[in-house]
Amino acid sequence: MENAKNLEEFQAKIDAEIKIEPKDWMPEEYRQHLIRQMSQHAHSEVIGMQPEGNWITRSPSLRARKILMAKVQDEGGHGLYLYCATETLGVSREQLIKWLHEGKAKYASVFNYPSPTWADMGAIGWLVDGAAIVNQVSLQRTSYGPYSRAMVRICKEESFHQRQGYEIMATLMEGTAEQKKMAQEAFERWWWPSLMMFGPHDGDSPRSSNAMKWKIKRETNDDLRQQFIDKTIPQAELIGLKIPDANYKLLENGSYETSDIDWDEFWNVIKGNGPCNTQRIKQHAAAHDNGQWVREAAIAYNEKKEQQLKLA
Ligand code: FAQ
Repeated sequence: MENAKNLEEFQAKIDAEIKIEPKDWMPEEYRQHLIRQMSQHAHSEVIGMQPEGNWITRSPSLRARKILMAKVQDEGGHGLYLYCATETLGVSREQLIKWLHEGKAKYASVFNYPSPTWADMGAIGWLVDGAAIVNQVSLQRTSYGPYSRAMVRICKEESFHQRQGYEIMATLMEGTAEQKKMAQEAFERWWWPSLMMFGPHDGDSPRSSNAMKWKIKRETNDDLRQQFIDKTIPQAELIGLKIPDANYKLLENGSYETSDIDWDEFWNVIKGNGPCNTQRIKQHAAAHDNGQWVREAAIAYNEKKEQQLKLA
């Protein structure tokens, strides 16, 4: 029951940095907030396999293909840890996927952009995984135990992803004029969408107030975005990439000032009007339908095993 005493004890635990576990009492709003954020995070990992999966068969070498395959497979694994962690809140995976297909659950806007060249594999790994790491390192300290533990493992793998992406960019930047151009163009395609990954400005973020009070989020959207900008601009400059922002400048405190994001574009993509939204959901739904027989076979196998155990 949601009485004042329960709420007080819950908040005291949060304030004392004690993790909330699945069987602990929690306010319904906290549970719903987590279901929303964690399932959207899971969907992002799985939908995020599409722009890179597109390049597995076209990788420029066997080494590059093996690395990309391992990376894309990791993203699928991250989705699975996150779906499992979300299920501990009393919602089924089928329901979460139904909400995704019906457009009721979001996923990161960044995955609605196309990846037309090999350099996009570099830009995605370096920038998209780089932004995901900044956000997820902070989420390792989130108040919900299963989410926090999933983040610890995911962050280890994301570091490898970020480096493989940067390696691709650095290699192209040491190549021919054409390869350099390809890297620069991919950088320009992914820079702004990566900055959008951190969500709206703090003043326009309706979820932040509860998220910060309940320590679901540990740092604000703008603070995390700034950390990413400060870390990434020197990496770009080191390999000779030009920042696609005429107004960026280094401040005396070592931080960078940048132009504002095109928020109309951000909200438009979130509403379903990005370049690839329709394709991403269509492909996900098709893969889900094609996999139905595998799920049925797994359930049938499990039931048979249970029967055998009962008879034994
Ligand atoms: N895209 O009030 P806020 C990855 C929505 S994993 C789409 O600020 P909140 C790995 C937001 O949901 C990337 N929607 O919301 C990988 C809310 O709508 P709602 C995923 C967005 O939750 C790499 C509304 O706008 N990471 O990349 C976005 O406090 C490479 C108002 O926003 C996570 O999900 C957006 N960018 O803050 C995989 C991290 N931003 O739900 C493959 C966990 C905002 O009320 C390849 N999530 N919205 O209808 C979070 O940290 C937070 O949920 C934020 C948003 C920061 C994303």
